[in-house]
Amino acid sequence: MCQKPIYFISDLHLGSTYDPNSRQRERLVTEFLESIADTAGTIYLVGDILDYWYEYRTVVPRGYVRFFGALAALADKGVKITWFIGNHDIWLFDYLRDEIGIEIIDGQLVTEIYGKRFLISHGDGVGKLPRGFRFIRSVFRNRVCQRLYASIHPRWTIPFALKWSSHSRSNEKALPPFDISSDPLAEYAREWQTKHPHEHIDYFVFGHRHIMVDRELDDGAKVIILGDWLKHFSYGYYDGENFSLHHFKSKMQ
Ligand SMILES: [Mn+2]
Repeated sequence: MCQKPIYFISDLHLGSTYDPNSRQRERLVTEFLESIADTAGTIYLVGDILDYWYEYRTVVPRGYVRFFGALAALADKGVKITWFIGNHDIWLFDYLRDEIGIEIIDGQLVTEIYGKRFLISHGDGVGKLPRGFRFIRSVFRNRVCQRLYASIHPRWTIPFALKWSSHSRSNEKALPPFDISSDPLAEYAREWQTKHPHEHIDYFVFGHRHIMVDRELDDGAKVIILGDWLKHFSYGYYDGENFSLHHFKSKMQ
């Protein structure tokens, strides 16, 4: 098989203040990216890659130098990079697109890869959302609110945002374990198949939940949840034949 493998990672939450190992995790992700740079066809970053990010028209936050460097090296080697906005890295605009050549996607993508159909989404906007979350999500994505927020000095907004982020992270932890018969992501997938009988999906790929899931629906389609890089250090791998989840093992330790 001469098709270049496709990689998927999500929920790195780099820069998170609640995790004292954020810098080591950045090193590990960088090592992972370097290890696939010569062979990968595409890498999908399926949301919540950075714990907090807000880019201004002329200024960007500190940090992530090694990570961005590794992405730039990948892009320069011809690897396609697609970054889905999650609920923590909502405010990626055009900086990484213009600087590195990353494609930024807000929402879900339906695409064909080596003859199989994929639906890829971070997963935070999928299924029935609690009212409060839906409201906050719409405020965060509102252009006027974004402009107002950008006009406040980051000296005030960044500490607030980091606190908010660790608070929302502890809420996300409270979700029940995955159940293929009732989980909102599985229900969303089943509903999609019913509504789109001629656009059958083979692989539904999500992030957001910080768990590793590789399960089959009754029609044979797979529901994948990619894990995270806080606990699992996991990635999805697709070679045109099979999709599999793996744990990245560092060679440096
Ligand atoms: Mn998320």
